[in-house]
Amino acid sequence: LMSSKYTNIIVAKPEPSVSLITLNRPKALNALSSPLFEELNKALKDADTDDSIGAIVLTGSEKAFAAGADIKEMQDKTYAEVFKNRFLEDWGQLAKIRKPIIAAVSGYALGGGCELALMCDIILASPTAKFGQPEINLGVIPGGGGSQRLASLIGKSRTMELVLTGRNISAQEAADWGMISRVVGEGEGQVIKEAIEMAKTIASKSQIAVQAGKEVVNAAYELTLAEGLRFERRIFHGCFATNDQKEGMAAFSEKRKAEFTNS
Ligand code: CO8
Repeated sequence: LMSSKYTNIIVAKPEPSVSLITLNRPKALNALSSPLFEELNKALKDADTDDSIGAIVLTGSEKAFAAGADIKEMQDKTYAEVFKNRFLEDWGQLAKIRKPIIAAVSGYALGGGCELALMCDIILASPTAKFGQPEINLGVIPGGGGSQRLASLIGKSRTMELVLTGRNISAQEAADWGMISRVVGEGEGQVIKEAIEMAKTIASKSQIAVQAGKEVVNAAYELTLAEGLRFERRIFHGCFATNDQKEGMAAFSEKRKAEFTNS
């Protein structure tokens, strides 16, 4: 099931409960342009409001998840332009999507491509993946959250090394540093397969609980520990107002599989 209303991305439904969004600018190694982000934001919003979808997989090609923001589009922009037009402001909408987004990364995830992966909730990487923030080589710095998200994930020294030298790291290094969940087995398409499987598993749970879980984990990156614990407890208490809590706990007691109704 493919949608043809887009030119920079491909949207498919590999499982009835999973939306698969593939970045599709192969000639430019999926360089991220404003038209691409407009389409991506639209597709994400559609998936977020579609009751049949429980989780989203975002991927690129074998060679590149995304090689960064489109340098040719940025090249001639002035400070006044980027400031007045709020350049990149709409590029962070992905982080506001309620449903879980799994990044399935093969090949280059550089600059904005690395930052795009970091905005997702879970990152799976193929052994070919290469992550990095090479903006320093272009006379600029990360602009899509890389400096902030990396610092909280992998620490100051490693973030400084990536941001100031522009060196790329391998999938294994990214896994060792705690930047991604894991490196999947070799083979073309394997990382997408595993991401779809994971998305399907997530989609089979209570969607209210899933979205509450995503919200509280994300709060850990913004709140103090005391505030975060209080927020988690309130949301946990709130789960007891759902039919899915009654069903999940009854099914356990009755030794049967829970039938969640997302209510
Ligand atoms: N922008 C525009 N075009 C690109 C980009 C890019 N970022 N990356 C690759 N391309 C194009 C190349 O220009 C080339 O096009 P053409 O055939 O017309 O010359 C085509 O893709 C293939 O690329 P290469 O020939 O260079 O392929 P190689 O295999 O030799 O090299 C590399 C692959 C190493 C990935 C190389 O393409 C490269 O270094 N790319 C640039 C990487 C980079 O510097 N990225 C950071 C960009 S700045 C940025 O992302 C700011 C972040 C803003 C925030 C975003 C928030 C989400």
